[in-house]
Amino acid sequence: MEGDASVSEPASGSMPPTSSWSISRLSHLLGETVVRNVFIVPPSQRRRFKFFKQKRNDDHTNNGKDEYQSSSATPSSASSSPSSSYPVPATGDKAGHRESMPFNRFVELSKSSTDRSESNAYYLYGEPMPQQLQTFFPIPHVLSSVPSPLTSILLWVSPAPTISPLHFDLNEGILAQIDGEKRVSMARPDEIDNLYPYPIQHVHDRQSQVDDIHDPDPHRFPRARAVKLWSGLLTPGSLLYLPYGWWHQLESVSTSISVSMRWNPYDEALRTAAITAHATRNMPAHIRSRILIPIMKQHHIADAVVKIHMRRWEQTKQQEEDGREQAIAKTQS
Ligand SMILES: O=C(O)CCC(=O)C(=O)O
Repeated sequence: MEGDASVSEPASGSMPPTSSWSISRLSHLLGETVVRNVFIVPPSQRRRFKFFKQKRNDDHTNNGKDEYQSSSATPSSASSSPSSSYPVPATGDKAGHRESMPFNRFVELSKSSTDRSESNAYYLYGEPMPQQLQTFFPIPHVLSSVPSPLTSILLWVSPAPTISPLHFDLNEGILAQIDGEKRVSMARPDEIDNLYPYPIQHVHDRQSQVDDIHDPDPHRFPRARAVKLWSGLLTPGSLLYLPYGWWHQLESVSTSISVSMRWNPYDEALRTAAITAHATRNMPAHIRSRILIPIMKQHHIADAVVKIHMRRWEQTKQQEEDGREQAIAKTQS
């Protein structure tokens, strides 16, 4: 990775190449198996697969009660939940949608749209690792030292050019590049104000509004130009460590197969803190932080992660207050 060598958190490594994992090999193994996470974006999105929330409470951002509900949600209940409780993307453009289809159908469709034509673009976007592939995927040795169990192993298959635009996740992860190449760009969690994230209740929560981080619009996003980016190319066999809260963007430069492995060392501790965050939601921010920060420190939650959640809890509270004020104004008018 290029960048400031003194900051060591994001790291890349390598794994034995899983050389047999080409698209045709996956087609052979998966064939008519239905995959649930084919993301489809219209030409207006310029092959940018901006993730959109499909259900409420899929991370540690709301109150404690909701988080207990989210943690018990099964993958199938998650996929069937409606997205209507979130506002639609601010542009009015439909960001895309998700469909289930046989793997072979996905391959056929994605092959038909590999140029920058007017057609839709397709990405198998974080599909829980299909059972047929599990025995063939060697969990990289480095993951044996991870302090908590893996929460997901996800498969990503994308034709070039496709982009997962700049966003951050509320977990730790390792992305293994299996076939093809991806260009990665990363930024530190504390660049958040320079990256203009969507509001927390928005379908694109945790994503940057900056369209092109390599050439940000100076009028709409004046602070984005100063963001320090780490950039690199993932080739087959690369492992990329994605620390909690770090911004990352991935661009497939050739047809790509990747696998992400995620874990959340703070899961329990954050759930406890979220309950307190909910209980203290009517307190002024400075008093709330005096209560919440020690709780999180006591559980050895990393400073960057504490900051992310304090910010999100305050934002949730602000948005609830704004919503209440708007409702009152409406009844009075
Ligand atoms: O590879 C991609 O397109 C996105 C992967 C990603 O964002 C992740 O693993 O967290």
